[in-house]
Amino acid sequence: MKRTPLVGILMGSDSDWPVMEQAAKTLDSFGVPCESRVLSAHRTPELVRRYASGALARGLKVIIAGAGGAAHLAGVIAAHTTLPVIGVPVESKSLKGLDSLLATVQMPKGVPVATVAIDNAANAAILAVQCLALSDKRLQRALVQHKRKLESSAVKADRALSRTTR
Ligand code: RP5
Repeated sequence: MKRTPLVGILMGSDSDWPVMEQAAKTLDSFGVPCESRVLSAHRTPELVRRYASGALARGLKVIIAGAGGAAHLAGVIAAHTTLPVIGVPVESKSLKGLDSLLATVQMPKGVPVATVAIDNAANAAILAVQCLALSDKRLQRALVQHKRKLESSAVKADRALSRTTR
């Protein structure tokens, strides 16, 4: 049976999917159900408003929004919901994502968007899991495991490098 999604992954265009797919994969690796949608702040503004304003009632806990260029998607979503919104600036062709980064991160006071690094949709998913883990012991344990794995691969890399540079 399909579980109710806890995280909504939105993107301005299907061209963002190769980046945003990393969020879906990461959430899946933590066993967190999510849904992915293409919704654009400027191409489908009414659908964005409806999605964001109904998200809490549908059981979503966190929204991840990725867009490139004049990337106002995450900010517009944040305007229409009290759920935490995590923005992923997607790399753009002309300005290499600097435009997306500034448009996503520079939210005026009162309407925050927690912004991760350019194209780092995996970090957006981990941050979403950290939000959910505040009231979920299984996810707390999974996050501890995640940090252990990071540590052991860094230690392994250190050992391998120090062997070759001795
Ligand atoms: C933004 O414009 C999208 O989020 C995407 O990153 C960018 C380009 O969109 P396409 O022209 O590829 O549809 O709205």
